[in-house]
Amino acid sequence: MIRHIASFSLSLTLLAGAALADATADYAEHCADCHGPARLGAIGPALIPQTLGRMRGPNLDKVIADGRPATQMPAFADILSPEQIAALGEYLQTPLAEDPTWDITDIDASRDMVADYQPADAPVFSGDPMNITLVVETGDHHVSVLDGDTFEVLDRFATPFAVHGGPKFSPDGRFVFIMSRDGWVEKYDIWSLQEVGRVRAGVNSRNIAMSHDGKWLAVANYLPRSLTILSTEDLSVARVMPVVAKDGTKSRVSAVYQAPERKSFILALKDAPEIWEVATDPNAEPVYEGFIHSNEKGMVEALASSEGLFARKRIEIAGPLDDFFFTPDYRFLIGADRAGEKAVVVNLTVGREIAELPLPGMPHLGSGISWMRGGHRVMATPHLKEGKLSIIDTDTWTVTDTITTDGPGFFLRSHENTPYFWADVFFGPNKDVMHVIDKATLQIVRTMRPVPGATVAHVEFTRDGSKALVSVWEDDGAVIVYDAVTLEEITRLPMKKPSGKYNVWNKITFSEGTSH
Ligand code: DHE
Repeated sequence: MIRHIASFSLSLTLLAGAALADATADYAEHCADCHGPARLGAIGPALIPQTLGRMRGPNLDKVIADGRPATQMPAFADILSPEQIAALGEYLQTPLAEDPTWDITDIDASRDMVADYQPADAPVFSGDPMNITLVVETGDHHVSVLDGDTFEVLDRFATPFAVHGGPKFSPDGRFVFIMSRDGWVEKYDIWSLQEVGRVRAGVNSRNIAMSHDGKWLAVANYLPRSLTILSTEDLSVARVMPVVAKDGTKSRVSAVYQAPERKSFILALKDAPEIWEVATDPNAEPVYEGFIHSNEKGMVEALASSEGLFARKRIEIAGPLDDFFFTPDYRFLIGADRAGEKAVVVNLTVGREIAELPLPGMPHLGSGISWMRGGHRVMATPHLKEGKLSIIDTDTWTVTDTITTDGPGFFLRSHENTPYFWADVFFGPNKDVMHVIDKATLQIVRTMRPVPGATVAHVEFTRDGSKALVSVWEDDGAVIVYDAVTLEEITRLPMKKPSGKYNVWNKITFSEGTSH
């Protein structure tokens, strides 16, 4: 990391002159050891706007003054004056003048495999390995491994700082991969209940996706503007793919999705009107027509000789799209436009936009779920800026119904074996509300308020769909287990700000009630 320092001259947009010099000196003296000389993170997280701006929680000055409970972040209120703390806070929010590089050498150097990891021949616990549910606890950066029948916590392991997005399981459900916003990817063995190792695949990353055959893990990066592909076996780097649009724009990758039916990864580009598809099939066409572009010619030719694995296709669209939902056959995706006013449907097979539908209120399509209703496959999506859920017929690509909720929500969940879907109200005064909605009538059958005043969000089902697990998304929070039919509470497990929960079976079988 040290070799990059020279390239990290800082923009002077927020701080100037003496104040900048003082903040820089304070950073070097008090912060650099843990957060890295270039603010890119070391034992502590990266301190750059891309990371800080997206993290919820107490504001920066307060964290510097008081420290962070249950972490190694100390309090500086007795060492630095309030003015110094304010200047330091501003300095940390100053953008880096140049994008950092983070190439194969850097990634490989960060690879840290656990020396005493011992694989097991069979699960070391007696429960059903397919009914394990992982709970990401963002309050103190841990994951709890729950037995889905007894709700016993089988293990609780440390993760990298600020995990985001769903962990991804190997197709046999034995291993899981977890990503942090700082680009760390951790591999964990569910059978032996041990960490296998971790690697830093990017400086600032969005999410990960597993290839259809379980061999490759793709990491979508904002910094640098690239896609990293890791071997799931040993976390070594298979490819770092610069993401450069047709017009030469280097683009961030908003998200990467696994498309098992297509044997590919699908990428949403943040800064270019393109969607990319990257083949994970060694027998894929070597290089797709029209992809070669002069900067990368050498690379594309090299890909051609690698029998098509990681060959890329570019789908040009009218404007950048974010946040994809896929039909179960992965022929179509629906993405949100930047303004959050409409959604666009793309046929991935012919590589063209085929429909557009008005969806004001910032749809959160990535949280969409689908089911059969009246002989049609419908999907439901929450909206981040309006208290409503939209129901879309995916045969005709029209919005057929709108359900009014108690406020804007973030996540939806259901299961093949349950008549209901569950929708949180993540934002606003009713953030403590969870709606349970009938999939046939679209009527809200129950509005729960399990802990008045506390945010409740995100639901996951057990393998058979008989129980629903709900997060009380607070530092001293809980996972509440409900009977999915009677809607009665069964038990409450204390957890540290539990966010997402992920059942092995529901994830590896791509349950229609779960986002992918
Ligand atoms: Fe997420 C999934 C993007 C903010 C918690 N979030 C995802 C995915 C994307 C995404 C693309 C799908 C990835 C996957 O699972 O493979 N999230 C974004 C944003 O663009 C947004 C709005 C702004 C940002 O900060 O990046 C955002 N997300 C948040 C939060 O503030 C949340 C609530 C708290 C947090 O931990 O940061 C949050 N996002 C989650 C969770 C999932 C997720 C828990 C996985 C859901 C699942 O069930 O799979």
